[in-house]
Amino acid sequence: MLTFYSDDHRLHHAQGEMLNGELQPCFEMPARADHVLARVRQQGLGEVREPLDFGMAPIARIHTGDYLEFLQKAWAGWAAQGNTADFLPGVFPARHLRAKRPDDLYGQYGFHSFDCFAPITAGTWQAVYTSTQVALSAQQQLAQGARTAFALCRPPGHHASSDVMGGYCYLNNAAICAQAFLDQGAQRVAILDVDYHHGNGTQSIFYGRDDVLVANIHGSPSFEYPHFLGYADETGEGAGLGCNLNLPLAAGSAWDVWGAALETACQRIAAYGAEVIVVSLGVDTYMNDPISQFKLDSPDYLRMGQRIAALGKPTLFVMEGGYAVAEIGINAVNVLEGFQGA
Ligand code: FKS
Ligand code: ZN
Repeated sequence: MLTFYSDDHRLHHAQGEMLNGELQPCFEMPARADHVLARVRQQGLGEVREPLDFGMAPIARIHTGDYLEFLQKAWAGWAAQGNTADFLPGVFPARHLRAKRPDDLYGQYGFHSFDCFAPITAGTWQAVYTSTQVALSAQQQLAQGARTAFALCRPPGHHASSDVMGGYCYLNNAAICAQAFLDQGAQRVAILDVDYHHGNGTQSIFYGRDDVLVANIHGSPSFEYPHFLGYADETGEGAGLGCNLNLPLAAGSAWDVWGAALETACQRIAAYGAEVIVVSLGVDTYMNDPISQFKLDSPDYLRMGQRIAALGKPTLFVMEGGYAVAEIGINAVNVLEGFQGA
């Protein structure tokens, strides 16, 4: 299978994130992509290609104009105010406030964020833009008839909704690719989100629609980030009723429980009649992940890929999370090898 990758991801390397009351190195770091790329090469998965440039049009199918303008201009505006450190938001239009977009740059950042985990640095926009072009390049392979392709994206995307960033995510790569498939003639697309964290952005983008089935397996929001979306009773609304499947699991879940949830998700995807599947591929379900509480072991990722392959549909893999940096390559590529070998 082809892998798409660009060194541009390195342009996004923020100074730190808050954990346990202290500023710590960012878990979402450039070395993550390096380890996955090294493993792709070591295993001889296939050719690694640079992305093409599909421009802003496919991105604007998912994200609003105001949001995209903010993302592109934020660093320049922040730097013009004399700042050199990372730009972070601090005030959000939470309950009891008015969600009206202000003119002020700092206010706009809060308006377009749900947390403080999506910092903006000098290189963030270029890295984020290229991450999406990597995803779209892999998407094009499937559109041209390939059975599968791997988008080695960084930064990730599944927490980003149409106009709100957070959780290391700015542009929703999986959603943009799903929309691209539809715009190229597909009728029914499934997004299978196997990242440890609920893909709140992806859910919200497609919540009222019946042309994309979104299935999520994740740590229950009752104990896990992103805390405010991802319960089982969120099944879609309006035309999208029944087209959102959340499978929240307890802390400590291992393959017996996780694999059963995958079976449920796969059966729903098959019943829906998806023509193509976009996998939001996070491997932070791993037992040694530093910020997660599931217990999958490396061989389980081979099983994951095998089960997804058994759906028998063209499948696009889009990289999301995974923070056990030394093992992220083994685990991510195990999914791809499991898929290919099946
Ligand atoms: C909780 C701190 C919050 C943020 C976790 C973000 C997870 C991101 C991800 C993605 F795929 F998007 F990268 N930590 N104590 O893994 O879902
Ligand atoms: Zn995650």
